[in-house]
Amino acid sequence: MPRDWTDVFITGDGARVAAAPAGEEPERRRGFLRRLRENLSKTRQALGAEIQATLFEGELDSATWERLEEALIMADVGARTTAEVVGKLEAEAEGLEGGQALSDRLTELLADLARPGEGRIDLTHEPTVIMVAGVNGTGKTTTIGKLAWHLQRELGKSVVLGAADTFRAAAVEQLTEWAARAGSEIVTGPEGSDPGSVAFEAVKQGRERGADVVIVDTAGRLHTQDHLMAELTKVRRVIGKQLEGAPHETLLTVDATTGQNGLRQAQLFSEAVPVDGIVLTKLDGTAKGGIALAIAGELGIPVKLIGIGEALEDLRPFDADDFARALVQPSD
Ligand SMILES: Nc1nc2c(ncn2[C@@H]2O[C@H](COP(=O)(O)OP(=O)(O)OP(=O)(O)O)[C@@H](O)[C@H]2O)c(=O)[nH]1
Ligand SMILES: [Mg+2]
Repeated sequence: MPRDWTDVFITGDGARVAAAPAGEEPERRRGFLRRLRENLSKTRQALGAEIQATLFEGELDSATWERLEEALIMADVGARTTAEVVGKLEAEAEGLEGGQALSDRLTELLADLARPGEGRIDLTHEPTVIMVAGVNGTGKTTTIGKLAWHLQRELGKSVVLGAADTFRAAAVEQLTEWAARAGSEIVTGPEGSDPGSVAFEAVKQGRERGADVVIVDTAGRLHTQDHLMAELTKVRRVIGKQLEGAPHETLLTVDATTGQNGLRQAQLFSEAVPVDGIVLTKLDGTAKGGIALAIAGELGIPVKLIGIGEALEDLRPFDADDFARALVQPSD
């Protein structure tokens, strides 16, 4: 099942604005997949060699499965997910002929585990309010810039950004730069001002201007900082006062390079505030890309978007099938 921007967002209008003509789609898609594989190259190199050695060469015996388990755990697929997947593969192995069939089935098993709940983002509200939260430096502001750009470019949506990270003046400047790059409007407040009031104003302006989407940036925080978690709850409440039912989507950014620690953070964070989806960032910089599968499989929160670089275009919808294939398949 191909997953593209129009698959991850429920737009209501069925429109595919500014998309390439139908004939060019396969080409475009191949380009995305190539880029995904390139950006996951660190994980692929580590995992690929082991998969080659275990599934394609030599006898299948208990050492094979142990080695495969080790390789998946090294790639941060997670102990539970790994045990489940390798157990199933081992049980089915007799009926599977050759390394390719085994690695195809491994890909399928990994992808199936990584698809919990609603993986899409509903953009049919007027406007849809998306709040982005997460630990310091995990990529909130960067993700917002990329997301605004994609929403406009791929889906023709108008976007207003709310700079509710009022902690540092630099945070507002950084989001302002992204707004300029993405071509979005932005609502800011002075440094040190109440983040709730900036978020409130952004949603208000979004409504007045008839924007399709308002994306609210927030300051980085740890789930252990009770007063900051309470602040986040307050920001949510204030947004809801301006527009009932908002924020419609709360995205949590998780830095993939922090591996199992990131998974733990995401778990505790999501216990403190409701999280609808994960944006897994910096997948380009880690040999532990399997964390995407572990997060989805073990937290039960869908990974909706992935960050695979620092440029505007380096945000992609998460597709469990593509992702598992990009990790496991030697090349195609
Ligand atoms: N390689 C890579 N770098 C990324 C990605 N996403 C974000 N970054 C980088 O990570 C750093 C932190 O990103 P920010 O967007 O500022 O993170 P933040 O969560 O807003 O940080 P605070 O507001 O300080 O909590 C920046 O240098 C980004 O360029 C990604 O997908 N890949
Ligand atoms: Mg930030």
